[in-house]
Amino acid sequence: MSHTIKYLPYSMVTPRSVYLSRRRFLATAIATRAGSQVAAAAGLNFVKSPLSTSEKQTPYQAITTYNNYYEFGTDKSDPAKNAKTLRTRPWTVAIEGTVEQPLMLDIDTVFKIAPLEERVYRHRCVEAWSIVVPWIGFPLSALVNLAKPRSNAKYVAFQTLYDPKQMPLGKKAGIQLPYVEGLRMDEAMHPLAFLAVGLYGDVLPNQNGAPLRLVVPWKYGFKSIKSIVKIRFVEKQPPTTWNIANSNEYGFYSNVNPEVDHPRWSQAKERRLGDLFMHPTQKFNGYGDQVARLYAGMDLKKNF
Ligand SMILES: Nc1nc2c(c(=O)[nH]1)N[C@H]1C(S)=C(S)[C@@H](COP(=O)(O)O)O[C@H]1N2
Ligand SMILES: [Mo]
Repeated sequence: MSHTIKYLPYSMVTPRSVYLSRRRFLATAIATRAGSQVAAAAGLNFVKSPLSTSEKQTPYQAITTYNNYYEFGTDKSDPAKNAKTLRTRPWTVAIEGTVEQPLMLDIDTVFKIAPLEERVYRHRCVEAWSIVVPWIGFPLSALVNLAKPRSNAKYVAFQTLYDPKQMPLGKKAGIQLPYVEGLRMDEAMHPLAFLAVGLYGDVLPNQNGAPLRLVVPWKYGFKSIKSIVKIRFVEKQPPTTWNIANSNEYGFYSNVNPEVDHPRWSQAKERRLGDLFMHPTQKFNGYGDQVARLYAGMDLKKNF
């Protein structure tokens, strides 16, 4: 591996038409966000995506204090307390495997791979709770195009940082670490597949997966791997953390599906955080019109 890339010519990663017509908006969300302790000076510039849902957004307070991030503890309130020890600078992301040229990208370079967008997505955890999150980031496809995978690359594998010094509770997580996830290449190239660097107009809080996390809104939340340090293009379906932990309960695909129950609970309904009552789960988390074609001809009960 050569040196870490700290500078990308914008023209190298952005179609000319996009950067010529690009308009940036200051994140006014930061100033208006009730209850936020985040400094207004730290906002990100972004454009609003038409791929957003107009549903009511889950409050910042809930999104940042009710988390799954087992490296920092297994209770929902643990990551907000414990992820303070995560150092997100300096941070590099290795891009490797079957690519034309392996890359080591500095995180500040990653932030410039494509214009930042706000995408308000539904997020559905396999545990049957859900939230609506205004993420800031860019399409995963932009990073794939930059990486130039070879034609034999069929899957993309992702890996979270695992540093026991920063994540002392990792030993008690009960899952194999580092946390790993994966997507089929066509899933990774789908316009909805997203790499988030922020939420509510500002950089990601550590507990939500700073400085870079995947967001795959039509799949159960555990596919949305946090604090990514490695992205590897591979020929074979890569191992994934929850499938390693229990292959009967967690498949590679893990598309949100009310018709396929978890062996220990129903997936027919879900509870939106803050709501009293449950409501019906939507197939592909409501993104079926866009993504169902990816699974045409597949038995979703077998490929759960
Ligand atoms: N590295 C890592 N990534 C992870 C997890 C984790 O424990 N470790 N939990 C997953 C699960 S189960 C969910 S529901 C989401 C939660 O993201 P949030 O805390 O930002 O809502 O992160 C996913 N990514
Ligand atoms: Mo989850």
